[in-house]
Amino acid sequence: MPTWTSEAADSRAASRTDRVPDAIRQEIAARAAAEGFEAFGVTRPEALGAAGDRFRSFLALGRHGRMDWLAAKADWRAAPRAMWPQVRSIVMVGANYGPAEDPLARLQHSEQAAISVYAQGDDYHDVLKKRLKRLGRWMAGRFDCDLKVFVDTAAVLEKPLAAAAGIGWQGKHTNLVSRRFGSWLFLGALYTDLDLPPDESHRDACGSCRRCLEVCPTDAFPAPYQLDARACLSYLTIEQDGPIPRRYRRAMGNRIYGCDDCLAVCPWNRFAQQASEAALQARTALHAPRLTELATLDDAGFRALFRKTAVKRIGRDRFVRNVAVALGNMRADSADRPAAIAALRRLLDDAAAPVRAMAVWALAEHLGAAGMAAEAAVRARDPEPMVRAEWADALGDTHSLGGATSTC
Ligand code: B12
Ligand code: SF4
Ligand code: SF4
Repeated sequence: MPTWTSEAADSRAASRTDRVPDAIRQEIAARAAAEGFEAFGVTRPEALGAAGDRFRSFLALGRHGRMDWLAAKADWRAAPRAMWPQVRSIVMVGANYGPAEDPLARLQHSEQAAISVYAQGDDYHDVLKKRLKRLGRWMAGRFDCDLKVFVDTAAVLEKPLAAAAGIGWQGKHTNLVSRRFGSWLFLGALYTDLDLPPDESHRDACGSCRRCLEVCPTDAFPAPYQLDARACLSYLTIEQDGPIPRRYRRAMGNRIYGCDDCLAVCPWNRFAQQASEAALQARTALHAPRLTELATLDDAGFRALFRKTAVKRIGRDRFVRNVAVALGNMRADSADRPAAIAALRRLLDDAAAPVRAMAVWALAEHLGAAGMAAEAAVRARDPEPMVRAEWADALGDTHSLGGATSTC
């Protein structure tokens, strides 16, 4: 947790009284803009209001799935002062990562991989953190204050704080929507002991629209403004290990890392602009890679292709597991289908059990039970129960392979 703290915090208060808080705020806003943050707002720790309780209900309902790290510091998330009692103001910033084209277009090309927009450029954690740290260092020097900066990974409820700071509102898909940038804003937070004038919170502008709720391929919204992460493809492809649960595999289509559907359909995107920061724009190699090529990646190849991107965080095995499911979803009339079948046959012998398990399912999508019987002679005795369960399902037989049944 980066911080610039000196022991003499109280003695500095006097040196601040000769400064007008509004002028300080304006200076910080100008500096944030110079660092490339397109959105800026200030709020107070107490402005979280009901969001802390809603967050606790989300946890109580188990909607965080296996993201135990979300529950681990729930008190800190629900109340910023529990994390840092000295915090008086929270500066929220946003960086535009608007795509060059509609992300939904990629879903029509089943032989290509759909990598979510946020992961096609440099890792935003690194890009934003660097800028926020520079802003923090400048603030600490200029205003003699203490502060801490966060991007994504700390125990901070970034979306409700950004809404309280007036940057946008939490849409029915739960993400922050901006009138200027639509769905495409990364968020960062800076806690400080400076006393800054807060902005007004943003009004909800969803109205009667329900597009994001209706487009979700896995029906992950139990109600507007609420997400069950366990059903969200972003969670399933990025956060969850082991096999993808059976009921979500076809719905995954060719989405192999995250999902943008609910973001992409938002009508407020009509005001969105393409990211101006080159680091946040899509790398050519990640825009529409072929699934059959991604299926051949070994660990070194994976690390080279996804160097300095968010994708590298999930590791080669989880990534190729996702690719295997997408290969199973490739359309029957695709010119790449024979290559997909060949790739899946190779993945049946992969060293990672979840990859083998998903390769069995995916190959069965193309060959059917009869086709799988020929493959089974050699491979259906896999040492891993999760893989044997897939073979049993693929062959339409839950008894002949040592009683293994699918738990997904
Ligand atoms: C955990 C997490 C996930 C999880 C859970 C997502 C979620 N919606 O919570 C998973 C892995 C699924 C995920 C997916 C994505 N994520 Co994410 N994720 C986070 C993380 C680390 C924590 C979010 C959190 O606290 N969730 C817990 C829930 C309970 O919080 P919540 O959504 O705010 O819940 C509120 C609502 O339920 C609301 N509520 C409940 N009832 C009601 C009723 C009414 C009337 C109202 C108004 C509100 C309301 O109150 C709750 C508390 O505020 C943040 C970074 C951070 N530290 O904040 C990034 C973050 C939210 N993710 C981000 C992104 C970009 C994504 C994806 C778009 C990535 C992708 N393309 O695949 C998807 C979007 C999926 C979606 N529809 O949300 C960005 C969002 C930026 C933005 N503009 O909002 C963040 C802020 C990271 C960042 N620093 O930029 N993510
Ligand atoms: S990211 Fe995709 S799967 Fe997740 S809630 Fe949005 S549309 Fe549904
Ligand atoms: S798609 Fe509609 S309901 Fe969903 S966030 Fe955008 S405006 Fe709100």
